[in-house]
Amino acid sequence: MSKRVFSGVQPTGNIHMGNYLGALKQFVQLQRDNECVYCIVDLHAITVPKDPKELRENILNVAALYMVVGVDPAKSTIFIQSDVSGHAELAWILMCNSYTGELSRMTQFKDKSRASESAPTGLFAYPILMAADILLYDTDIVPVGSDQKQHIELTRDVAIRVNNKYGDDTFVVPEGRFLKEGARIMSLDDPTAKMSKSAENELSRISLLDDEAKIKKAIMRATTDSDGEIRYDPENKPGVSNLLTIYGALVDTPVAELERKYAGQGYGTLKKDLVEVTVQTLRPLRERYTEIRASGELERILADGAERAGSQAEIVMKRVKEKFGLGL
Ligand code: ATP
Ligand code: LTN
Repeated sequence: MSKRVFSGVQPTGNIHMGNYLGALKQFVQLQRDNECVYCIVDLHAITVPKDPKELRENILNVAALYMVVGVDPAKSTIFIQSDVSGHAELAWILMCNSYTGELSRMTQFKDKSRASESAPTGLFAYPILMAADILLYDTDIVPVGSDQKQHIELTRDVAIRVNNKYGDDTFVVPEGRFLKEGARIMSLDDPTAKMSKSAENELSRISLLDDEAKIKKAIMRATTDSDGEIRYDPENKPGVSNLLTIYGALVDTPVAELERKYAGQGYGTLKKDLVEVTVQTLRPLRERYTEIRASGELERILADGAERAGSQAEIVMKRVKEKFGLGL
């Protein structure tokens, strides 16, 4: 049976291999049999101050990359979060039904705020805005990387809490969907941290639009270890294990098979092959990206998406306001 799928990516920079293998790959798989809504979450991006011109560019950049990897605007709704006012509106209602205690426990907030008194309030409330994004579309399934598990759990908790108080038909309680391989791709320079758009070192990640020279440099310099054996062991050999995970996810091959293929060989061979596979996967994406950005069709697709998402959101907003006794 067709389900409602919702997910979002922040327009904070170029989408990288982690975003692709953890989230976007699922977006494409799911759109065949489900009703999918994919958002560019610009309101989330401003929890940390952003240059307006850069933000606008990054929004179009993410929209184009959605399409480049295979999200089809004829099948899925693609839109910008701030074009549908229900996100911010529902976030307020949910904020009034969440606890400061549970938000204080979010590891992403703890990492990003570093217990600073001047951390923006938006950074603290971020998971509630995410819960609003999801609940606003009666979402059944949320495809994300495993770093979002805690936020999905919070979304479920708040939905169940509101349902208990205002009626079971207030919110659909969603479920996260995480891939077995690719749910957590690590940084190339520090395989104990997750690959991230906002990390300072460019060589810590492979972005989908990177050229051959950058891909080669990042992979060949990736941190490994000194024992020289190609074996999947994330605890003791996080660097090599990460390269095997990326490789396996890119060519849809189980890591165990790659271990057998590379038994007795050096890290150099594995890295060189991974460069080759990555370059081949990304080359057509770069070409398609240039075409889409030049075509001028993005704005029309996003406007159309906002209209479709807006009508859906209106139905849920009306229901929620009625349940709470808000408005006329
Ligand atoms: P930022 O560095 O700006 O916080 P990010 O790289 O974490 O950004 P998001 O826009 O927050 O990217 O995430 C988009 C999607 O990609 C989410 O579903 C998230 O779980 C997934 N994702 C992000 N990083 C990784 C990663 N290293 N491995 C797997 N999935 C990831
Ligand atoms: N918090 C997510 C991005 C995000 C999201 C969402 C993901 C915002 N709203 C709704 C899924 C569903 C992140 O990746 N940092």
